[in-house]
Amino acid sequence: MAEKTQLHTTEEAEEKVIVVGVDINGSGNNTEACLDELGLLIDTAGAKEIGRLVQKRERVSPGFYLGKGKIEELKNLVCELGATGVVCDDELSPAQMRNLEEALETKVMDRTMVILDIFAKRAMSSEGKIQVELAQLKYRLTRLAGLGASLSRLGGGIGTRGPGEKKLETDRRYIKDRISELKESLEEIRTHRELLRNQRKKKGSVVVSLVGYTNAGKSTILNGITNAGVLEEDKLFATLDTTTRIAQLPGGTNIMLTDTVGFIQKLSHHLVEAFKATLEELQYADILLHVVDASDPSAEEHMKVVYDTLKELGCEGKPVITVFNKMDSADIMHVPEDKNSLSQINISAKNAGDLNSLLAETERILKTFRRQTKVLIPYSKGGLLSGIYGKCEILSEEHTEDGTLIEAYMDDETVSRLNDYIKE
Ligand SMILES: Nc1nc2c(ncn2[C@@H]2O[C@H](COP(=O)(O)OP(=O)(O)OP(=O)(O)O)[C@@H](O)[C@H]2O)c(=O)[nH]1
Ligand SMILES: [Mg+2]
Repeated sequence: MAEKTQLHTTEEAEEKVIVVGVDINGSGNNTEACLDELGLLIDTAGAKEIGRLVQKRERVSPGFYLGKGKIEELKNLVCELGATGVVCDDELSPAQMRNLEEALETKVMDRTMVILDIFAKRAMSSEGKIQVELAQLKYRLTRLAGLGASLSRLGGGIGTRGPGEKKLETDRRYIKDRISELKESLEEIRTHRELLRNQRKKKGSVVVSLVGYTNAGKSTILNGITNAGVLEEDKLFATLDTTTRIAQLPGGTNIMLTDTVGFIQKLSHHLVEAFKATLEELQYADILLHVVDASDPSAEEHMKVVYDTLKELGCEGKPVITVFNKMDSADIMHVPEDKNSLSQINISAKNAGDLNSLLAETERILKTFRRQTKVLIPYSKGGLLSGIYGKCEILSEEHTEDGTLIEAYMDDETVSRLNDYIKE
């Protein structure tokens, strides 16, 4: 009888981790909220939080992240609870990671590694996958030196999976070559995006971008307005890929409405850098709709994180409408005021009437950027009309002997493009 083939299960044992944070200057509540959030991230990455340890300190220890005594305590806790690793709430330097791993003799991870792991799972488009793999390999390259034992060993879990469940490489030479390859692909994507942007500009489309903290309801708003069918989920980072759909404002103007990846606290510079190709699009938006989950007790901190990230992306000063969402929730204590925005509106993304009000408010604000202008477009230049219909709110239109006489609210760019045809 033939020998039975032994089946090797590819399923990895569940990682059980201890969450570790440093509470700087006793900022208390926010540290707890950050750790709760890290717990959710860990859960999303498929691991389990089995314990928590917080150290109050004036600053993070540059060599070890924690103080000596706390490290001892953590080591005992790892043994006692049978943890397979620890996750620190801040991005660890390569030295901190190496030192902690040596001291604790267990796998050491950080917030960035967990987020990268989730991104790798969620990336669907080839662009998303390239961006994630590049960020993962860059992160990994700096941490291969010296021990980095848990990262370089063949074991699985957080930090070892690339996009599409493929295993991340550990060979330095290979990683370097792959990084150059990915960078080239990203450059091609950038060029392609620029091309699309120029086409949009020619057509004169208005671009409205949904931005905000992860889980605020951006995709729900896009779906409610345009039936885009984007995944909306009560999970962090449900969306990774950018989706753009055409929507119509009440006055008839078409806009391009864009949904993209959400922001989060302590989003490392690496990650923002990695997603620049996608997030760069925000720089070209005419207006940002900043979606805030009003039912979250940390709403104000989240708003600050969003503005800081926008600044890092070069979007400081972009016109913003703040959209306080989930107003149907029973948990709302108070709605903060946003001094950074041109206007704020309270909605529930689940209510069609509210979404119409949001569109009307967007239209009202866009109108303030515009001038009422009258142009006479000769019939021989009929092509110019599509740029007006697509982008401007038409007030009147008349077919005269000399051409089409149109009065509309136009933005500066359209006005200068039609400069030769302006009547008054
Ligand atoms: N009660 C209530 N829930 C909402 C509302 N809007 C969105 N949600 C829920 O909030 C969760 C997150 O919504 P998403 O639209 O996926 O959030 P997002 O901002 O796209 O999140 P990321 O893609 O992770 O950045 C989902 O479970 C939605 O059903 C709302 O107005 N009221
Ligand atoms: Mg989303």
